[in-house]
Amino acid sequence: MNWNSARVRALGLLTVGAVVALTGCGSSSSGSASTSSSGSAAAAGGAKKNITIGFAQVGSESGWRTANTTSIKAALTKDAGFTLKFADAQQKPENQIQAIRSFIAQKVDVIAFSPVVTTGWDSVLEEAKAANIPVILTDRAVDVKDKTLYKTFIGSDFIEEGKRVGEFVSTTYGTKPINVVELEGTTGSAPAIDRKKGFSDAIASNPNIKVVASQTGNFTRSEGKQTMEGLLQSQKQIDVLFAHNDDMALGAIEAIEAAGKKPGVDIKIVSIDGVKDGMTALSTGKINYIVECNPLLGPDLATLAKKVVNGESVDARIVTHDDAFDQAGATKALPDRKY
Ligand code: GZL
Repeated sequence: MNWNSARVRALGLLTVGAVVALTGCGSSSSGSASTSSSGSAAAAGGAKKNITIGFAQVGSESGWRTANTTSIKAALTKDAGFTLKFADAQQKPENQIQAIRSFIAQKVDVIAFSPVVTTGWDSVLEEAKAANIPVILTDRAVDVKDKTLYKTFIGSDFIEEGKRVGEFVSTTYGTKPINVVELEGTTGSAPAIDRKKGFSDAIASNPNIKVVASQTGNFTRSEGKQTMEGLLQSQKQIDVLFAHNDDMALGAIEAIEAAGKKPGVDIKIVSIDGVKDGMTALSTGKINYIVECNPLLGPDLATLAKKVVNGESVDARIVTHDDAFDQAGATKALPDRKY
């Protein structure tokens, strides 16, 4: 069953049918920016000059991130009216700050980024504002004093995602006492902070549920496996694993199987993202429930960048739609999944 979210809050949710040619864009190592350009076609429509956009990506830590980067590069092409300067920060905030400063020095028309963590952005965003370069947040939020330092933030509601997982665990497994372990995302990142909050709020009223351990796996498969190996050693009884993303859940599955236990049976697993490998594990019963987190932000970012560069107003917060899936829902959805 596809657990459609009854709560789709779209504060100006943009639906964009833009289909753009996929162009090869160089992606760089940490911190440095690369410029992509392809084709000689003038910017679509001719009305607007080609927009130079600097994008500082978190890294390439997960299947979700790969899908997100692919969507962004497929949308921000020359034929769509963009010159994309793309930087991969390898999950280091200091590399993102360096990349943003480089974009400012290159006088790009607009800067977009998915901040690795929520804090430490005030001064570099002040520099962008002083250079009169608008900033768009995609995917993850920042915690800054002055909210005018960015024009808009488009991404999922992570608290809602955590809440939906918590509600499922409480309803499905919380009818008797259960021990839960939590694999948290990158420490200090908005998804880790908010998914944890949403989950704990949702289970707070159920006395049967005890979170016996909660440790980071940094959103990667390898660290998820490593952390789960430690938890299997230290915890006498684990009934449910809540992983903040599919990649850590998939790493944990390897650890659980190596310990001679059946994932999805001996230890129930609930996760967030809905990437292909995660949905495949869900359809085979190794994961029990996934709340999707849509990574396909490229087309909406393209529309927002054009609006912002041309001084048009945009909503301060745009919430993207997420579905949720059980085993039957995943089996049904898999053939048509775009990521
Ligand atoms: C969520 C995104 C998270 C994903 C992880 O929008 O920031 O980062 O859940 C990814 O898979 O690493």
